[in-house]
Amino acid sequence: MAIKDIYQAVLEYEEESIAGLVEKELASGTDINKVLQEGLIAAMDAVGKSFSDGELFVPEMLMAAQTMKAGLEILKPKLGSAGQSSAGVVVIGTVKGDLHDIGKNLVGMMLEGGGFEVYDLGVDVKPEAFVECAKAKKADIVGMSALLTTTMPSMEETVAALKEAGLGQVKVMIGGAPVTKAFADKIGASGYSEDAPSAVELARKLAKH
Ligand code: B1M
Repeated sequence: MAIKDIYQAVLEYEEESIAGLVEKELASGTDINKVLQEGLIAAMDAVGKSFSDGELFVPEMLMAAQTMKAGLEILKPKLGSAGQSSAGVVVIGTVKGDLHDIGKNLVGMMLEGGGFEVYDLGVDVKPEAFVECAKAKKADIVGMSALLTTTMPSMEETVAALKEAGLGQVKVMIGGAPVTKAFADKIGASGYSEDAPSAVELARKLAKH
């Protein structure tokens, strides 16, 4: 039994066995942060790299993300009690009128794996709902996903609604197949990323500033 078994379980999509492996590792006295960083997060970083290199595709990335999430469920309550601080608070959702959630879910899971506290508002999220949750959870970042060209304007409306509500300091990151960096710049978003691994990198950068 070693951390490398947890790392390997994520790479091999062993969603059924990962919780038991994490529990055993913690019971053997291994530091919780070590399990998180060297087991789960390192494995997801490796998966993200393989995806960027074209060696893995979306289905595999989803299976790995789900496996990691199952392991993370065991760590979550203990992370809080061990006094670990999160990388930041992210409120995420698919924008108003849009029901596509596979990419958004993947980004949310990867952000959780990257140490962020993530509040997922689901799909068809109105600007007011983003604003309300960002305020209530003291969000560092609001993340929006859109897959339809017809729903992209809702991203701009949400940026404006956040400013109107006095939340102009909250960073906004956006993504989804039709979304581009030029569009992000045009609507005054803080950043755009084209896939889930780069969304984690972007969130880390945004949370620092
Ligand atoms: Co729809 N659909 N769909 N669809 N659908 C598209 C988007 C479309 C391009 C298909 C096509 O025509 N070729 C087209 C949009 C055309 C356009 O606007 N230009 C389309 C259409 C037209 C529609 C309907 C209108 C069809 C109809 O009813 N006539 C309808 C709209 C419903 C609605 O939303 N109101 C509709 C419905 C559906 C289903 C429900 C059947 C289903 C969604 C199921 C679900 O999500 N639970 C669906 C699907 C599956 C697709 C395609 C085939 C696949 C989308 C997907 O999940 N990709 C899609 C065609 C395509 O994209 N190839 C299509 C995999 C996913 C992992 O990638 O979401 O891009 P993606 O996420 C990536 C990145 O974009 C990025 O990271 C992710 C992971 O790497 N990313 C972010 C995403 N969000 C991010 C947020 C970030 C950062 C990065 O920061 C916060």
